[in-house]
Amino acid sequence: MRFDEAAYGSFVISLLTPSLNTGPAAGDRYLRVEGVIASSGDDVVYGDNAANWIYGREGNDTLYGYGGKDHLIGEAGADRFLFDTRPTAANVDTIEDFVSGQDSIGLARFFFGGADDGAGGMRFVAGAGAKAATAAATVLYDTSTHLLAYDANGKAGGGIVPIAYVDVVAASDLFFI
Ligand SMILES: [Ca+2]
Ligand SMILES: [Ca+2]
Ligand SMILES: [Ca+2]
Repeated sequence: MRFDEAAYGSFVISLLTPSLNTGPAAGDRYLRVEGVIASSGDDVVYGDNAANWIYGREGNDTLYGYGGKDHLIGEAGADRFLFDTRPTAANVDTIEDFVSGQDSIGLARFFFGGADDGAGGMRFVAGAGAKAATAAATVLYDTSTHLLAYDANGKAGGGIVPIAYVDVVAASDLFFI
């Protein structure tokens, strides 16, 4: 399904919740649609619980993959990739074209809030084989595997769930939603 063939402007497309759809998507209901190509405007696109390919096209887009192993492609503009579903190995997404310093990644407090550092930021460790430095929950970015993950129990064994594969990401790219 694509919306990039006319100047539709900015709108909302949801594969999961038809009542959210606006603009040219208003009133539409999507069944077993796996891919969305959004418009040149500032779009908000929600995937469903299957594996989706979601393209933001131009504009400052907000993309939600929801469940499934989604591929999220922001393309031009300052795009936001939002994660507000329970992180599991069955739900790890791939952000294909993340631009650190321009794009950003929002993590839901409900699932990831343990990594709040209490000072307006997020506990975050990046590096090859990144590991939590303390007993507190920490967001990890492994520069070898390019996996962004959440370690709910810090440096104690286990507790790590994957979030997304991203080419590069810095602490300043992350925020809570
Ligand atoms: Ca767009
Ligand atoms: Ca999905
Ligand atoms: Ca751990």
